Amino acid sequence: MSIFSADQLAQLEQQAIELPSWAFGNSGTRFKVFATPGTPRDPYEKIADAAQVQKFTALAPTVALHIPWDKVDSYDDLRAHAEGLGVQLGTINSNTFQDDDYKFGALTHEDAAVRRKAIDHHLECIDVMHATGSRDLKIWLAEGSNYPGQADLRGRQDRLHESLAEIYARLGDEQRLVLEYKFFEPAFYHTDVPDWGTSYAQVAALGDKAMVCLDTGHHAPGTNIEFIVMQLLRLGKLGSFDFNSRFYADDDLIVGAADPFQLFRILYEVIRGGGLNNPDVAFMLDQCHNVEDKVPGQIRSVLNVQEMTARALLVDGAALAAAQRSGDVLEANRVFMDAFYTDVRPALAEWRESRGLPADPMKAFAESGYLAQIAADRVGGVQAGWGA
Ligand code: AOS
Ligand code: ZN
Ligand code: ZN
Repeated sequence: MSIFSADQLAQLEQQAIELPSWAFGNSGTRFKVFATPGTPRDPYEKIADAAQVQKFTALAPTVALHIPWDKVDSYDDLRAHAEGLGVQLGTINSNTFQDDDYKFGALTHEDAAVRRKAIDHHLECIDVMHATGSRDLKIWLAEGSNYPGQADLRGRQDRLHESLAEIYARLGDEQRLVLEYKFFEPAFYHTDVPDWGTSYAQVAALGDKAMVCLDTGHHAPGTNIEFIVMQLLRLGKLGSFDFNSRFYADDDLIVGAADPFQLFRILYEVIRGGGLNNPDVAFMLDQCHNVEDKVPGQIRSVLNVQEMTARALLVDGAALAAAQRSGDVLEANRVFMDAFYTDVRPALAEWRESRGLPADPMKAFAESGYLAQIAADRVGGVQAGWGA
């Protein structure tokens, strides 16, 4: 007898987590990038690796691309390649952070010619989305300043609105713009979209097809992220998650590794807010695997999300509401913690097997020999890095 109800299993079955293509490339810090044998050399190989995650978990049916890192001659061909491997192409991420012209900003730049270039890049991304069948254009902006007085904070907000409005106007009926915020890095004094309030203000001024993207690594230490999740869902403006975990800054480590309890609390608010199987919320990973193997790193990540989702589904809503209403602080906390402390792994393994999936996807993947195979096959060429 499973610890999950039929309704809970139905919700878990719907769970879909989008993988970032860049997670399969080599990455590291500014000190060193450690390469791994078999690392993809092009977007086709990144997608092949992502398809392995889907094959062993059935949790990751889509792959996000980054333009220009994943530029190809034919997106129709790339799409057919993905679909042939059992996955779809997902969110298109724009890039205005690796070009000398963007040193002092892109969509906010003082110079109209630079803004034009950055806007045109986003229009090109929308063209790509038409070919890939993608719904979301995800915009993360690296812009900001390092020193007080360096930049006109207010003028930059106004220019950001104008630039975003032009991009927004080009979206198709079924397409959306999601605007990610980040409190610092690469700029250290101010960031033009530092927090959910700024992202919300900017997307609300655009219209219904513009939403906020919440990257779990983009807040000051101690921030109550689940509160932000609740508020954005309440406002109907949570467009997507970038899941990862962090100890200090934007570490981009495996989601749920640093603080599983925080992930549980976030997913509880997602469920409470009707977001788990809500098509308006895209659940993406945004991670880098600096020292661990990439495909199993992604498998572990989606399993962590599934595990904490399963625990969050076990919160006894009626008991919790009753304790909250009666002001029974300790009972409310007990109900909440009971779900968090439940070991859902055996029940999930059993359920996986009942669906024809491996009980232990990490073990099954290791035994498949895929890593040795790609190391043998992918000889020559240039391995993809974070950013190529
Ligand atoms: C940057 O810090 C943001 O998290 C971006 O979402 C993302 O990491 C980047 O666009 C891809 O590398
Ligand atoms: Zn992100
Ligand atoms: Zn980030």
